[in-house]
Amino acid sequence: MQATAKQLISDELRRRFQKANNVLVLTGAGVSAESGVPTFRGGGHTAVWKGMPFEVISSAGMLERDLPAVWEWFNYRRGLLAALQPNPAHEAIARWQDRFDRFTLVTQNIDGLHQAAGSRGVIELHGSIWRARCVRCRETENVREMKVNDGAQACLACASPMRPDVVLFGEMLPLGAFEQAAGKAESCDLCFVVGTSAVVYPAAAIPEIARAAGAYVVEVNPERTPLSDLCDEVLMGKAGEILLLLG
Ligand code: BJW
Ligand code: ZN
Repeated sequence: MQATAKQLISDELRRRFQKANNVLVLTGAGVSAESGVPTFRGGGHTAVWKGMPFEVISSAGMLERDLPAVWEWFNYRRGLLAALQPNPAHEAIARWQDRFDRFTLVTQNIDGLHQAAGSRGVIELHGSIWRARCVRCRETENVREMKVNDGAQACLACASPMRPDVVLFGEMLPLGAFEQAAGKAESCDLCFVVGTSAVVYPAAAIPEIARAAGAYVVEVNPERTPLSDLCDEVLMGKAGEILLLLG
């Protein structure tokens, strides 16, 4: 383990990690891979549900055409996620929160595993699988206790249908979430990009904003991404192993 740590983590990154006082971490599905959560694109497979690629079933168009099918897909995934636990990458990121003067965690994940590991104030760019939202009045409801076979429920406030409170393709991000994350990216001095293929926008713009504002940007991923060339360092490997090497 020591030899790996020496090879992977440069003296420059160690120095910056020791001295940083404003750190931002952007995570994607890869940070949860070691917990058993399937990624969307990693590993050369595209997630398919009943013959539909996830870009189709997780889309604004499908929600309009077939809300029950969308619920079925998210209920199925909620059932899978309920049994899963945070992994050492989530735990390392949760520890970092208390280590730096200022710390921001921005995630594209909807699985809630960062919060389960103890992270606070997480900016969830793509919502949460554990909430439902009214299609009309936007009232939200916790669905953690909902049985996985239950279908769409009616809003308690206005009786309109509820939908999963996640950001589907072609939908806007939650009001202010990107702006808040972008503001933090502009002022951070060290930015980690962990386990994302960095192809979905506007999330993938966060490290670009950090880099343009002068931050040192470090990618953690077993594969290269469209962002790799922009990064100051690319640490190739699994998040659960690499983040531990930093502390
Ligand atoms: C490991 C690992 C280990 C494995 N350790 N790493 C410009 C051009 C064309 C289109 C667009 C554009 N700008 C915006 C768009 C549209 C679209 C978009 O970006 N499309 C691109 C694909 C081209 N964006 C949107 O629609 C967004 N909304 C928007 O832009 O609103 C404005 C607007 C509205 C209307 C019209 C136009 C504009 C919303 C995007 C919402 C994304 N939603 C999803 C689904 C959520 C619900 C669900 O779960 O079903 O979010 S898509 C899916 O991708 C999910 C993820 O959060 C997101 C990102 O994926 P992520 O996290 O990067 O995962 P993977 O699987 O891609 O990658 C995993 C990585 O981990 C890999 O690199 C592995 O190597 C790595 N890995 N094991 C570390 N152990
Ligand atoms: Zn309502």
